[in-house]
Amino acid sequence: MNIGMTCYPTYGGSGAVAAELGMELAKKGHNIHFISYDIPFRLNKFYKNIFFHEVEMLEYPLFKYPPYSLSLSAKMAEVIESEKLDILHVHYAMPHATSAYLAKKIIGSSKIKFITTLHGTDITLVGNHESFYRITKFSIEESDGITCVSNYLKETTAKIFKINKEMEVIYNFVDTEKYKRGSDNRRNIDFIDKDDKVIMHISNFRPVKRIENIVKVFCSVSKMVKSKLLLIGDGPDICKIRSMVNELNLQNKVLFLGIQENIIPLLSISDVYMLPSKSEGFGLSALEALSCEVPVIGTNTGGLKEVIENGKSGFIFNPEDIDSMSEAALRILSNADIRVKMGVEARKRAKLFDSKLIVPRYLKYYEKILES
Ligand code: GMT
Repeated sequence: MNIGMTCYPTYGGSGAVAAELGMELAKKGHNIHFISYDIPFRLNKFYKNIFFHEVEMLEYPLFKYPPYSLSLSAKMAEVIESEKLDILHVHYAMPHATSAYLAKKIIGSSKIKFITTLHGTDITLVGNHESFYRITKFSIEESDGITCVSNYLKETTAKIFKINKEMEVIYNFVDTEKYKRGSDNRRNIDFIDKDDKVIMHISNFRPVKRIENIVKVFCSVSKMVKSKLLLIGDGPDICKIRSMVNELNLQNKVLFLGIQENIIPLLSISDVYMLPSKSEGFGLSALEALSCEVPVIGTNTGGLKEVIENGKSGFIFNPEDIDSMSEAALRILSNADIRVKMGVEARKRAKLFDSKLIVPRYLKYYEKILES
């Protein structure tokens, strides 16, 4: 198939899923045409069968805000025709589903079908904002196919947007052959001592991630166990978190590593992964941690409860329950047997979401939509 793929190219779960899906489908011989304003962050080298079509922004003094959604539609229409796309798959509803709808109208409705994958904040934060609600609902309903990354997200979408169309749940996935625990190579990070326990978190530092609660948990845990906190990524909350770390006098125990492309060596030295988000569509980074045998402390408010088995591969709590999270972290960090046992369970759990199982579901779904 010739498949068009649109996503945000920046550090984030939906871009990661789109890039990984593109790579897996390209390996199977499909031609994947990414259409976005930049190359997605996980596609940083040459891959056979993967092509990139840059959305060029038109600058004009009249435009205070250059119209990206329209430039994207125009590019989609051009690529659908020039590359003879069979299907267009867009990730994150806004504005990608709207741009795809318009591209379809431009070239003639019978010539292309498009699928929208809903990821999380496109439903729970951005899409349901008063000003965006109707256009998001319209664009989801006009999609030829809709997939959600968890049952939680499917139910939430149906409830918020009153969608009567069928929606398919296709979970996030991980290549467990690639995401596996390597040797403990902590000599590469001077900051971490041989006998330190390591708590890790990766994200785009948005308020929904509740990173301040990770720092609060770490503050209490580090009084009891010799440990370090690794914070990876960047985003709007980073200054607030840095100030908090300074105020709590934790500068010598918390390391801000910024955006990192290869997180496997870092997961390989971690003992606990924390993702105490207010809500996650799924929680891809938690799955990648599980795959590297790292137990996860997450929350029971969104899709994470479909990823982590409470008490087995990790623990889930209310996002504000600092005491229970601290207790759980201490339990794992202070007992090597528990840590190893939970790591084994974590790896087993991740294997249920292996790319070999999940990627064929996308292909089957493409075929179903093309036949409908
Ligand atoms: O808002 C974000 O944190 C990033 C967001 C995205 O769309 O890039 O991530 C979402 O998509 C991931 C891939 O499907 C999910 O695993 C994440 O749970 C989801 N994030 C949220 O819902 C907060």
